[in-house]
Amino acid sequence: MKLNPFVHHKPIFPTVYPLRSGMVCRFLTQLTCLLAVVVCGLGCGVLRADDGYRAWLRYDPLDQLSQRQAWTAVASGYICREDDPSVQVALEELMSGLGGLLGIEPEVRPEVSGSGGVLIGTIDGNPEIAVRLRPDDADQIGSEGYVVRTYANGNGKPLVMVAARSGIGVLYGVFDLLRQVQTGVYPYGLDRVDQPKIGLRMLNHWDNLNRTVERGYAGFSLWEWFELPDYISPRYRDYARLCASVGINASVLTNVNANAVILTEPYLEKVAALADVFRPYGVRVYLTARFSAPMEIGGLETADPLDPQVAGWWKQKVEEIYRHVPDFGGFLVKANSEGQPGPQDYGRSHADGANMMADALAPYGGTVMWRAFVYAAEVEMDRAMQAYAEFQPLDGTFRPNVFVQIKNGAIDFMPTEPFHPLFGAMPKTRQTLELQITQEYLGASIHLAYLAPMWKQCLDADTRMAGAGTTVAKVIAGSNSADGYLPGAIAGVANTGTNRNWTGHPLAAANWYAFGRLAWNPDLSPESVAEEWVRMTFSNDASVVESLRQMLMESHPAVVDYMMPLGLHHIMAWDHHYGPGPWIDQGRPDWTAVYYHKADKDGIGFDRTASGSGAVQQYHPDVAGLFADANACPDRYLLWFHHMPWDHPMPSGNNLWDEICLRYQRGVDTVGSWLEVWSGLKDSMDAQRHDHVMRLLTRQERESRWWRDACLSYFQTFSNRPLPEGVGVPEHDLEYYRNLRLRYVPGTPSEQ
Ligand code: GCW
Repeated sequence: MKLNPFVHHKPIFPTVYPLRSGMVCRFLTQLTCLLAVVVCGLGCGVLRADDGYRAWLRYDPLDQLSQRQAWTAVASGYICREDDPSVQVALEELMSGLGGLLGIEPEVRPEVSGSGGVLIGTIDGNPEIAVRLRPDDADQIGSEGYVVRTYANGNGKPLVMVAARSGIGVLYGVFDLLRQVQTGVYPYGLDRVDQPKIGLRMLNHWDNLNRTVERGYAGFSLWEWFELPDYISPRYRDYARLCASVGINASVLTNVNANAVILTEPYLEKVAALADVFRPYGVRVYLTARFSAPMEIGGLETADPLDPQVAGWWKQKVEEIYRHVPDFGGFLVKANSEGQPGPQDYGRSHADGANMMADALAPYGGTVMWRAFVYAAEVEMDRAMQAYAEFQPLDGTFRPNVFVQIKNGAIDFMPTEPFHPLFGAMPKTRQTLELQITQEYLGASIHLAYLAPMWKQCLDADTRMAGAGTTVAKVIAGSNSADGYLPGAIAGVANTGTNRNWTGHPLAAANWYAFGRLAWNPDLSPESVAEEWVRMTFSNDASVVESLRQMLMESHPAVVDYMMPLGLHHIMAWDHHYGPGPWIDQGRPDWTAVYYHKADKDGIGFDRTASGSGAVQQYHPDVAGLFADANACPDRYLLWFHHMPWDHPMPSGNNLWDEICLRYQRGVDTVGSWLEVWSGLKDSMDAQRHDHVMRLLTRQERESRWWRDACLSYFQTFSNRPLPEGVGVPEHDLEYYRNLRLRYVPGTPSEQ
C-alpha cells in the first residue's frame, strides 16, 4: 500500500495567510490550531477571523463537545489499502477534515483491528469492505454512490465504513461523512446509502481567456491561462474539492460566448493541466466550441456543418483534444443566439450543427451540450416562444450524445419565471436544465438571494407531458424515472471568481453549495440544504442556525418583491442589468423593458394567453389551462401571462395597483428586518465575515428602496393612482432615477 507521506501534515486549506518564513508559518499555524481548540473547548464559539476561503469545508474544531467526543472515540485510525487516486484524495480529505474537526491525527492502517476506526474503500479493492456490505447495497449505490455506515466492532469500538463501487464514490462518501460530523450528527447508528439522481452535474463558467467573467461578480476567472501549464495554482485543487464535496462532476471552463483560441494547441496544454488536477476529484472538463472555429483557427472558408471538410476538421480537432485530455467531456455550444455563429448561417438546422460535432465526439464517449437559448430580434414571435418553436420540432433528430440545454425559464434567468415549455416536450432528446448561480438579475454579489427555493420550484414543476408527476427533475433524471425520458443533465452558471471567498458575497457560496446538493438530489428541501450550509460555514449554534436559515429562506422572495413582483420581468437596467430600468424603450425591442411589462393607462402585464401571444399553448393543456386562467394562475406569474387592469381585485382584497406597491414595500421591509437580525449575530461569529455581510445588507436595504422608488414612480405615470398607505414615498422624482448611470459594473461584457 502506497500512501502519500505528506497527507498527515499538509493542511488542504491554509488556516492562516501564507507567511514568508516556513518555520514561523508552521509555528503560527500550530499555535492558531491549538488556541482554536482551547477556545472551542471552553465553549466560547469560533471567533477567529475567517476570510471565507475554506467556504463550507472549514474543518475548525467542532463546536459541539459531546459530538466531538463521540466522533473522537470512533476515529481512532483510518483503514485504507487502495492506490486509486480518488480513494487517496478521499483519505487526505478525511484526515484533514477529521483532524481539524476533532483535533486528532490518527494513523492509517491497512487492516481493521480491534480498536475501531474509519474504513474506506471500494468493493472490489478491499475485502474488508465486501464482507461488511449488505446484499442489496451494491445495487443501490450505482457507479457514483456510497454507503456510510457505523458498525459495532467486536470489543465495543465502533467502526465507520465508507464504501463504494468506485473511487469517486468513496470520495463522495467521505464528504458525506464529514458533513455529518460538521453538522453535529452523532456517529451511532449512521446508515446512509445514497447515489445521485441526475448523472451529469455541471458548472458552466462564463470565463473569458483574458480572465474577465461574463456576468461574474466575484473577481476574475479562476483559470490563470497565462501561467498555465507551468504554474498550477493550489486554488484549482480547492475548487475541485469544493465541487466534489457537493457532487459536481463536470466543469465547462469557458464562456458560451466562445473564443476559438481555447481549441488551439497551446491552450489545450493548459486545459490538460487543469483536467489533471480535477481528475481525482471526479470533475470532468468540457469546453465551449465556437461554431466558426474551423474558419478562425482552421483556415477553412466555411463552417457549414454539412461540408465534409468542416466535419473532418472537427474530427481532427476532437482527436487532438483527447490526446491532451483522455477523459474530455465534450462541447457546450451557443449557436445562432445573440450574434454567435451557428449552422443557420448556412441554412442548416440546430440538429445539423449539433450532430456534426456529436459524430466527432462519439468515438471517445464525448457529448455535445447544445443550448436552446435562441431568439432573434427580427422575429415577430413573442421571445418567450421562440426556443420551443425552433427546437420542439427537431425532437428525434439529435444524435444520442447530444443534450439540448434549456434555461429554467423561457426568457432569461429572471427573478421568477415559469418553467420552460420545452421540458418534457422532447421525449426523444436528452435535456439539460440550465440554472444561473451567478446573480445576473438578482443583485450580483451585492444582494443576498438564496436561490434554492427558486430552483426547486422549477425542478418540482409538473410538466404533465408524460402524465401527472412528470416534473422537470424527473425529465432530466431520465432513466431513473418511470417516464421513459433519456438521462439528461443539470448545469449551473457559476458564481465563482478570484475573490478570496470565491463568490464575492460571503453568503453567496450558499448558492454554489445548494446547486450541487440539489443536482445530486432534487428532492432535498431548500431549507435543509440551507441549514447544512449554515452549520458547515458558520456554526452549529442554535441562534446562528435559526436566524441565518430564516434569512436565507426569506431572501429570494424578498428580492422578487422589491425587483419584479407578481410576474413582472425584464425591467432591469440596460446592459449591466444591475438596478431598475422599467423605462428602457430604446434598442432592439426584446432587450427593452417596455416589451415585457406593457404598462399603459389600463393596466400592466404581458398577455400570453390565446388572446395575446399564445405562449401558454406551448405547455401541456392542463398547465396551459392553469396559467391562462387569471384566477387560477399562481400570483408569482400573473403579469407574466396576463395584462391586468390596475383595479383588478386580488385575492388579498387589494386592487392590483395597491398590491404591486405593497409587494415592493414588503420586499424593502424584509431586507430592513435582516439588519437587526444580523447585528444580533455579532458575537456568534468572526468579525471579518460579520462586518462584510453587515455592510452588504446595509447596501441591499438602500438599493431595495431604489428599486421600489424607481419602479413605482415610473408605473405610477400609467396607473395615475396614489401610493397606498404604508408604502414609502420615493426620495427623488422619476427623472432622477432615469438619469442614474452606473459605470463599470462587474461582469458586463461591453466596456462602459
Ligand atoms: O443572460 C444573458 C446574458 C448574456 C449571456 C446570455 C446567454 C453569455 O445577459 O451575458 O451570454 O444570457 O445565456 O448566452
